[in-house]
Order: sequence, then structure tokens, then C-alpha cells
Amino acid sequence: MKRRSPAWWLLTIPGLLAGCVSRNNMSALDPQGPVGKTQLNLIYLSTAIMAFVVIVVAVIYIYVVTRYRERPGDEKKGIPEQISGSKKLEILWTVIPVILLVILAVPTITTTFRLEERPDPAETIRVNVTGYQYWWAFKYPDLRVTTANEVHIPTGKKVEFNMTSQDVVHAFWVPSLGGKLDLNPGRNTRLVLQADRPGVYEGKCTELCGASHALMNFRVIAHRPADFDRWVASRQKPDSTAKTAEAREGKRLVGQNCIGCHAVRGAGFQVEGTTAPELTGFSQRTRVAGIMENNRKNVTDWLKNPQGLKPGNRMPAFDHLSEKQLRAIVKYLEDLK
Ligand code: HEC
Ligand SMILES: [Cu+2]
Repeated sequence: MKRRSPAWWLLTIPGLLAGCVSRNNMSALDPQGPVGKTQLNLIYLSTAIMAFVVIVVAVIYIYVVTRYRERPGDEKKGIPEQISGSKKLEILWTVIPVILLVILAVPTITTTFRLEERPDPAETIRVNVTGYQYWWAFKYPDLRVTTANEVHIPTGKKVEFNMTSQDVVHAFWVPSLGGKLDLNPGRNTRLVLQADRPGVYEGKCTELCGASHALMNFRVIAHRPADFDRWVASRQKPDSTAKTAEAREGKRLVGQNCIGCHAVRGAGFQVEGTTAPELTGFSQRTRVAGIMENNRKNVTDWLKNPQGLKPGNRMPAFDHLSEKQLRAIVKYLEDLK
């Protein structure tokens, strides 16, 4: 059997990777804000230095191999001149890498420290992020707003994410805006990001955190500043009234079954659960549990079988409720604006 050369594989890899080009704003190579751009510049710099070294070494290698290959009659000339211990060469190939490393280190270190700097609080939106297996809580301490799995930000403004974890180590990554950073239980970490243009930027947990790690998704939704202010105002006064008799029945069932874990602000429930995503304004969420489009069918599927959709998550199934009861609950969730 004929063996394919490694070169064949080398040519295949870029082809396969090209298939990974993102359809949904998830490329660190296409940054949508100043932090991502700064980080990309560092990637370019290190890649350029690497490419330079590879090319120079390859050229010298090919030249030496062809120019000094063994030719008929060479054996009579004896051993060629040896360069081992040559001071000149030793110094040369020590100094060149040192220079290259300095060229890489100076911008890397200054950028790292600059990105660590705390931005002016008056110019910054603060968001407290808590990671849970397998969802994200977002709290705006200055705005008295809480959301889950979808964090809204204004464009052109620095956003300071103060992060911690409720259970295991998670990591926060929005490839097109920059990152990434760990969320550790009992400790705070800070990441500052900014979006230049309105849009939806997909985020992921990038620290293996359990069975549904790969489904621990979130969205950063960037609005023009005026639209962001409108969003904040609507979140500060959420509409949690059940509008129909069916939704009122749903509300009753939610109070009975869900409120120990979940909270719905402004609805008059006695408790506000904190171990599950806040459902206040749930109908405004674009997705269910960060993984499916927010529509009637998907919400119903989620209630019946959350473990099938997101293995190992902390929500029990409600398949013992009747179709009618589930429909009432879904109706109520649709009224939460
Ligand atoms: C034992 C606690 C618990 C109970 C009871 C519970 N849930 Fe949940 N629920 C969770 C957790 C935890 C999650 C997050 C799962 C994940 O994504 O990892 C969740 C997620 C959800 C989501 C998706 C939220 C989002 O932000 O996308 C909805 C909708 C939901 N639950 C509705 C309900 C309803 C309706 C009930 C009552 C019939 C209910 N839950 C009962 C714990 C609970
Ligand atoms: Cu995680």
C-alpha cells in the first residue's frame, strides 16, 4: 500500500480549519472592539516573529543541505573544517533569539499591564458575573438589574466584568471582543471589554467544568447608548403581570413549582430563589438556557426534559405536569417582559 506523505496532511489541515470560520461573530481574528484588536496585534507580532525564524532557518537549512552535500571524491579530502566552539557563531545565535524575545516581550508585557488597569469608574459599566454549572448570572450593581445568560452592554463604553464562580472553575470568553479569564470560587477576577458596534457577540465557557461544559453559552448584546438606556429602564421596571386567565394559572404553578430556585421580580412571589437564572423578563431573552431559540416549543421541551438537553444541570424535569399545566406555565413566561 502506498503511504501518503506528511505533506499531504499539512495541506489538508488548513482546508479543514477553514471550515471553522465562524458564522456567528466568534472569531478572535475578527475583533469587534479595542481590547480584541489589541490582543490580535500581539497575535500578529508573535506570528510574524515565528514566521521570520522558520523562514530563515528553512532557507539556511536548504542551502546547506544542497550546497554541502556529499559528492564523489569527497572522502579523499578528509574531514572538513569543524566549527564547534566558534565564539563568533555561538554569540551570534545567542544574541539573535535574545533580540527577538525582547521585541516580543516589551509590547506583550506593557499591553498585559495596560489591559489589567482599572478603568475610570465614572466611564464604566460594571457587571458582576457569577458562573454556575451551567449558566451565567449577570448583575449590574449600579443599575439594580439582573439577567442570566445574556448580558447587554452599550457600545463605545468600557464594561468591567467582575467575575466569580459559585461552584467549580469556569472561564469567560467572548472571542470577538477579547478575553479570556477564569471565574474562581471564592475569588474575584476582572476583565474589561468594549464593543465598537451594536450586535450579538457569542460567548462560551472555556474551562472544562462538567458534563454540559460545551453547552455553557452566553451572549453579549451590544446596543447604541440610547438603546441601552432604554433597555436598562425596561429592566428596572419589569412587567411581571399575568395577562390572561391561563397565564394566571401558570403563575400559580410557577409559584408552586419554580420559585424556590428561580425568581421573578415584581410578580409578588414571597421568595426570590437565587440558585437558578432569574426569570424576570424571560420573554425578552433570545434563547432558552443559552442553547435553544426562545420559543414555545423549546421552553416546553426544556421543562419536560432539562437533563436530556443539558446533561447534569441542576434543574429537575417537570414531565409529571399535564400538557395543560405546562402550556399555562409557558403562557405565563411569555408575559414576563
Ligand atoms: C431545583 C431548582 C429548580 C427548579 C425547582 C426549577 N428550575 Fe428552572 N432552572 C434551574 C437551573 C439550575 C437552571 C439553569 C440550568 C442551566 O442552564 O444549567 C434552570 C433554567 C431554567 C430556564 C432557562 C432559563 C434561561 O435563562 O434561559 C427556564 C425557562 C426554567 N428554568 C424554567 C423553570 C420553570 C418554569 C420551573 C417550574 C416549573 C423551574 N424552572 C423549576 C433550576 C430549577
Ligand atoms: Cu463552565
